[in-house]
Amino acid sequence: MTRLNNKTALITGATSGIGLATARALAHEGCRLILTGRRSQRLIELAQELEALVPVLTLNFDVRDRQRVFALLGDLPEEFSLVDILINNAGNAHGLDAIQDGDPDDWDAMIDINVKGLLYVSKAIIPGMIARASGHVIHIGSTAGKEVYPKGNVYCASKHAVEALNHGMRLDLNGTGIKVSAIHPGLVETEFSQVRFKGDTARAEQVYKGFTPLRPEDIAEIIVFVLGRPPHVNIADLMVMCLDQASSTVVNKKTS
Ligand code: NDP
Ligand code: 8X3
Repeated sequence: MTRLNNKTALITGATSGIGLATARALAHEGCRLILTGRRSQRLIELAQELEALVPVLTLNFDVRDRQRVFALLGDLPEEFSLVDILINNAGNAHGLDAIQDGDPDDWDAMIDINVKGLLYVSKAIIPGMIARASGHVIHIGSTAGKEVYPKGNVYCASKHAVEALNHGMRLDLNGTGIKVSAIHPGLVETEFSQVRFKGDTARAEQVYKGFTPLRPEDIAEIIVFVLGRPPHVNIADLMVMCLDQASSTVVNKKTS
């Protein structure tokens, strides 16, 4: 029996990568799960996998769709209605271009998903936490929210916004009993680069070649640790990179 047993956790972006690994890890901790994402078939398959362990509710929505976010999260089935844990994870980079070459559609996607989507979901969930004087919001930021790298411009800006919102929420929610934390990973091998490079698998694979990147399970393990601290302890801000990464631009890659 762990501290997380019987808690209700909502994970945005549970269909792949860090969100998927976190869903599996929290199921093993005994959390009731609300799993969200746009790819409904993946949600169905994940629910089938995890329902043997814990109750699972899947919600299929785009975090950019403000009305749908509020409609679905404002009308949760009773068994899932008291959300103890919110993992604000859904997000991606779209493109890697110098600012003068950037595609405004990519800019919109990153700001609308990584920043505004996170705000909509938070707005739908936090009032219930305030009413119950307890809860834990974990933001998945990035080293890109600490340090800007060439051609990272708008993605880095969106993750700097997540960093600012993590601080802002912790200030505004101080005294409410709600913990607010951010975990900022460096390079993690997920579908992230597939999305960034719009399905160019060869280019995406190149990102993780020549060194040992983080795995999504590494981040999930840290999330479990952060969530499992005693009630008076809040890990406010945590940055994690693989051994071979020293900064956004310094990675010990073997070229042979
Ligand atoms: P993945 O591409 O593997 O997963 C992204 C998840 O976000 C998917 O489940 C996807 O679900 C969901 N998502 C994306 N857009 C939307 C949307 N519009 N509405 C709802 N859900 C959406 O990447 P990661 O697991 O790597 O990324 C997870 C988080 O981690 C992101 O916030 C990313 O910025 C951050 N991060 C990643 C790092 C890395 O190197 N991989 C490093 C640092 C931070 P679906 O497509 O089904 O909607
Ligand atoms: C993902 C890590 O360095 O690709 O946030 O931006 S990086």
